[in-house]
Amino acid sequence: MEESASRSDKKKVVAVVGGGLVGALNACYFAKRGFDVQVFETREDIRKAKIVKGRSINLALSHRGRSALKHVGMEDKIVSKGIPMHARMIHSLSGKQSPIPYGKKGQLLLQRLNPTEAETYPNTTLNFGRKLSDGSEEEIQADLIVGCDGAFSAIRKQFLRRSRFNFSQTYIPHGYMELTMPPINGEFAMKPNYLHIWPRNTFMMIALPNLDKTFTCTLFMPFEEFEKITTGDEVIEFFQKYFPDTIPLIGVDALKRDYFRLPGQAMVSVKCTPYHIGDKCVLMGDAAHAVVPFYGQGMNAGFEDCIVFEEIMEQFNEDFSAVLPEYTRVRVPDDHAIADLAMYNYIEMRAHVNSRWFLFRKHVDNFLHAIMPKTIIPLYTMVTFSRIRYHEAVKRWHWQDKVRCFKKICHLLFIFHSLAARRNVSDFSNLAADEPVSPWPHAELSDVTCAAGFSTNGP
Ligand code: EGU
Repeated sequence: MEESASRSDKKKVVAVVGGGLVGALNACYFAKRGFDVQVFETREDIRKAKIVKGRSINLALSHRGRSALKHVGMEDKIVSKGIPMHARMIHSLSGKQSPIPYGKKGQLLLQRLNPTEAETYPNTTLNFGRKLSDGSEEEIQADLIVGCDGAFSAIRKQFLRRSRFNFSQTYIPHGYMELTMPPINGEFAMKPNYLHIWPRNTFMMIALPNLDKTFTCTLFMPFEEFEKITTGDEVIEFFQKYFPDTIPLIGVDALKRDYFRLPGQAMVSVKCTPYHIGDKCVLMGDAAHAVVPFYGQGMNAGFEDCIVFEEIMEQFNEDFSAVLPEYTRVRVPDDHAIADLAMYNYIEMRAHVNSRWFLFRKHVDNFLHAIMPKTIIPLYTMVTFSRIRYHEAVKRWHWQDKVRCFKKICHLLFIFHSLAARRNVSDFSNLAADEPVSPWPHAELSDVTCAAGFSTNGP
């Protein structure tokens, strides 16, 4: 388009590096503000590609992600392409299924978000198949570079060469493998509106529905266990031992074949600070904070980065020299908190979560929240169904932990039992609803009806 014209208007150029989820959303945010947006993506345009390489992975879109999409008017469009999840379905070893609801709002999945939307803004250009290798081969002129290029960010590499840049990355000992569960007679093989979970301590499997009526099952286990299984028969033996109810649903032949298609995939957690260089460059999404997938928050945290940046842009009148340091100041503690929480949940699940324990803990939290909706808000509720800052959610959780020691739980369970014996439970919940409004402004507590979020003594 009239590039030279827009340059001479002194319209500021924002280069978004990475055309993934966060890059695409960021392009919309900057375009909406009227910047000249250039998106750079090394892969080819997935809309034109015959074969799309890479995997379409399971993603859970929850409150934070939805808020960020809503701000650029994309919420409905994306939500309509997802499948709502209202509950978890816990599969025990014997094949028994127990649902545990999430709450009124439910959850949403989606498979893939592509950058088409960004191109509907006239001031946005998408550049596919172009690599910006360490600045040498191709030079771009931009007023701001936004690094949204994932966990192995090339933009972040530039930060690493600078003094006083803190960085850490941790690979966990588990890998993951995706297996497809086909439809049966054209229908979903299991109930679709659930996050299906098979908690087996060190081994865990989850399954999420896709629009084509398949399920994607994700098996998590230590790399050395993956390597121990070398033949088709060993695969079946392993599934017979831990996930017997899934064998007929995935199919013996498919299981024997698909298990060996790809090796276990690695999972990495990345933290760094600061997120910016001067008034020139900023990191967002996985480039700033890759998290392990055990809280279902990776995409949501990345999308929330965009809306937090937007809020600060508004506050500081688009003055990058003020916006960028403020963004680092505000966002780092929250991103580090969700990275820690995701890692904590990984350790927790691995250490002692089987299906009975999972059910028990969720029910205890459900119960405590039901009787003290103001005082005890399950951690997962704060994380998933509110925009309470992640680091504040952690603080509150530690505080709640002090309140809810074992004695207190027993005491309350006892009171509840005696009360429940005398009056019906709906009377009791009406009492709770009359209590004053929550002191935490971002929490939509009235929308939260269920509970979970483990609360032991911390990692
Ligand atoms: C998607 C893909 C259940 C892992 C954490 C819950 C998702 C996940 C949970 C993926 C779990 C684990 C929560 C949600 C969600 C639960 C949550 C979506 C995990 C604590 C490719 N997690 N997802 N917690 O509460 O808050 O149901 O891996 F099994 S959605 Cl690991 Cl809410």
